[in-house]
Amino acid sequence: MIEYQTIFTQVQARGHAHDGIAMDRGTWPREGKPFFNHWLGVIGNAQIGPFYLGTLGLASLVSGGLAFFIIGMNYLASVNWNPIQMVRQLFWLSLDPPAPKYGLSFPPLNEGGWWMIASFFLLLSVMLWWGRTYWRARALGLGTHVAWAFASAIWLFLVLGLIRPILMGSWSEAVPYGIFSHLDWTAAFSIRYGNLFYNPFHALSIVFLYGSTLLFAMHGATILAVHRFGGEREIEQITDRGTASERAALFWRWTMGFNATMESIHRWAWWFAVLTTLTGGIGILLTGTAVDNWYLWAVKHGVAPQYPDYWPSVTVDPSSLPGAPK
Ligand code: 07D
Repeated sequence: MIEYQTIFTQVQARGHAHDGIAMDRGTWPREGKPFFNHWLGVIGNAQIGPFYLGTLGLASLVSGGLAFFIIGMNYLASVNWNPIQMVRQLFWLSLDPPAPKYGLSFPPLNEGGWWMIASFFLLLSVMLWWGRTYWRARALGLGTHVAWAFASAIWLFLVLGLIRPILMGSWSEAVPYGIFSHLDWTAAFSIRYGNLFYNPFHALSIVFLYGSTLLFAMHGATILAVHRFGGEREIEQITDRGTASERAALFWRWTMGFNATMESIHRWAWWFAVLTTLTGGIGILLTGTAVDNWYLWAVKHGVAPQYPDYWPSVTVDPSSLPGAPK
């Protein structure tokens, strides 16, 4: 029995290295001679390559590399060009957006100008990579589902770094490039706008984020559980009776009365992932533009209680207490 509990292992069926289907003329050739790696075969396909670079891929990597390089050089400058200190303090280093006084103008390089340039290249890189996911899918005759799911993530990225700062009239609203600094930005953003937990779109985004993990666990576990019946060979499974697919469906119908189908589970997965960032972007877009304090918004709409009714002491002005600086 135990050999069917396939949580970590997978069978490595290895044929000849395969270059992939023939492609139209006018596209770049696929680069590199394919080879095999046992350890990558443990987590995925053992064949590495060939790789398709393409114009968009190359431009995206160069542009992303430039953004990465500019951020890195600014980190290095901030520790007086000392590489040891850069490694030691890496988590604390940050390239910050311009100060509020610059609004939407272009500031001096060391006061946010480098942040603007890095942001430009980062944006370009992400957009070019999106084009790559779109056109590679088209070239292979696929649907463009990956590109549109990626577009949803890019929507949140654009709201955070471009659309909302423009609506607010200041680049200073955007996110800094640093490990701890972006975490601090996130916490400060929540506090500044009256606790993001009261933003219904943040709540929805969490529903879909957590929902995605739940669906992923259910689907992954189901497919592994019917592995002994060839469950991962989905196509043959869908129409036949008595198959792994039918047993998997029965399992869920028995345990919770309803089952997704081999096809629909992937629609569930796609929508949950997409809606995480789609609703997230809406939530951030509304913050500071339409709603200034999510807690007061929730009180106004009867979602949250007014705390003074329960804990009147909370509203005491600290500056009126004994010992407060006069
Ligand atoms: C960020 C966008 C796409 C990214 C792209 C990447 C590169 C990198 C690098 C060159 C992920 C492009 C970039 C390729 C290049 C170099 C070096 C996708 C992104 C295209 N929250 N919260 C969410 C929870 C709280 C806050 C979402 C949970 C507090 C803010 C999600 C909790 C506070 C924002 C979520 C919690 C707070 C969010 C993100 C619990 C203070 C957002 C979804 C249990 C900490 C974002 C509406 C996602 C959002 C967001 C979850 C708590 C603040 C659902 C579980 C109360 C400011 N939070 N949060 O997929 O959409 O992100 O909000 O406490 O902006 Mg939150």
